[in-house]
Amino acid sequence: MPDAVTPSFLDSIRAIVGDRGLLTDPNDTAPYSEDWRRLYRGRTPAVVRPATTRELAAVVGLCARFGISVVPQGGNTSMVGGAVPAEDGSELVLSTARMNHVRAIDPVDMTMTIEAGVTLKAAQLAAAEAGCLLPLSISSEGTAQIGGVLAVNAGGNNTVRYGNARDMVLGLEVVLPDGEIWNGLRRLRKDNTGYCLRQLFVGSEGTLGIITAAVLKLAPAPREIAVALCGVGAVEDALALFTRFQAHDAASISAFELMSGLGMQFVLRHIPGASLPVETPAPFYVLVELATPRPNAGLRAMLEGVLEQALTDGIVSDAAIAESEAQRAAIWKLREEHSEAQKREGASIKNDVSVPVSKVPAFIREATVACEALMPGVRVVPFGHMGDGNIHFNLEQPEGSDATWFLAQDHAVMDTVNEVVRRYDGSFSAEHGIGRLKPYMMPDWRGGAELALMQRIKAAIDPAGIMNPGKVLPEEPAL
Ligand code: 2HG
Ligand code: ZN
Repeated sequence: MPDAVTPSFLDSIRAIVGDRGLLTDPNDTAPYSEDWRRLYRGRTPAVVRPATTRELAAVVGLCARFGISVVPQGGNTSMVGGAVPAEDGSELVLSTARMNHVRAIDPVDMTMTIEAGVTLKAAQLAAAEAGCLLPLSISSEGTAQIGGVLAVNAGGNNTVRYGNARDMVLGLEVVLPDGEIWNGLRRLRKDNTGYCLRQLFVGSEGTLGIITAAVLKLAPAPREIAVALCGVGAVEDALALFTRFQAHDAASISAFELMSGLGMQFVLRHIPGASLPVETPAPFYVLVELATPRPNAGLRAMLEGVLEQALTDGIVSDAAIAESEAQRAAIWKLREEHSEAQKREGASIKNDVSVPVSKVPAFIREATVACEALMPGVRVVPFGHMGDGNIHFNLEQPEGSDATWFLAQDHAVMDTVNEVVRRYDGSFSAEHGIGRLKPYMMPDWRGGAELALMQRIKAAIDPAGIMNPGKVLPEEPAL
């Protein structure tokens, strides 16, 4: 146990959160000390699980007084090691899991006030019960919690229509690094009052404070939803299909997702119950979802019409339209289980990148050539949110290769992919954030005034550097 985290310090924490709120047994703290992919393993003397914002604030205040660093953690679904404590065992993990109340939903204002520990799935269900839609959907939504989702500004499947998590945030409650509570839980659509502080915390990945509650903007619930899975011969065809839907009724596209033939094979191989609804396997697949709150909009007929024409024109090789809620869920499962299937297949190096939508085909083609040249036998598995230009350009270890050797090549592989991303004015971090994986890329991609400004903001809000150290910003200050 590091010097500062003494038994008496832990007693003071216990006095705030009670026995239920403090885990110190290594068996209990172990799951909080590593990420779900087991790429990052840290150690922590304790996991603190406050039940209220006041408790959480008191814990952070105590940590500030004793100079103890804090790692905020929600559902621990980070793809970039953003919620894992350091190896030296000096950092406390602060879990928001017990702060899981929906405080209010207002279907007239179309807002929901919700605590950090509510899972995204539970938040969606609560919004639906009130006749609204929380239009944020990510593969890990059953586990990911609102606090973490906002802290990383998650994107997900519906960005093409509704934007990213930050576009849904009207207000925030945040515990600051000195333990003070900032109550910014306003639910106004218009509020021009100086710097937009809430957007500073959204995407800060817990390095500036801990989001404890939020007011989210809701959308009208859809009355009609139509989903299809289409086989296509090339990514260019997927883009052509996207532009056809845009030309027909751009406002009805709620998701346009790309998958590769290999990625689909992994899902069919590793995920029980997964089956392909189209007859012929294809080099790539598109999942298109149309949705509308308008009554009698005829979405299904529109979907059928566009797909029939695309089949005639040879853009689509095969297509299956969901006929029931169960079929819709089965098609979505093929897409959402991609990460899990890749994990079961072996080690993978992830590149969560984005390029302009029109450049997705060229990016995938060129990045594939570059990676295969760098590492013969590597298995390229691009998939993701084609409708907003965010591709998960993932690479699976060559068959029969050593996983540790493969993972040790991650910087070379990521740099190779990023060279292509740069050619198309893309981003090296589209929706998963920076975490512990990508701070080394920041000087190269965000160097100069931008990084210096970020470091000045960090120094101003968290001068002692106790909030999620080692994440987002590189170690060496460039002030
Ligand atoms: C998704 O879109 C997630 O399913 C995970 O962002 C992506 O595993 C990945 O790389
Ligand atoms: Zn994604």
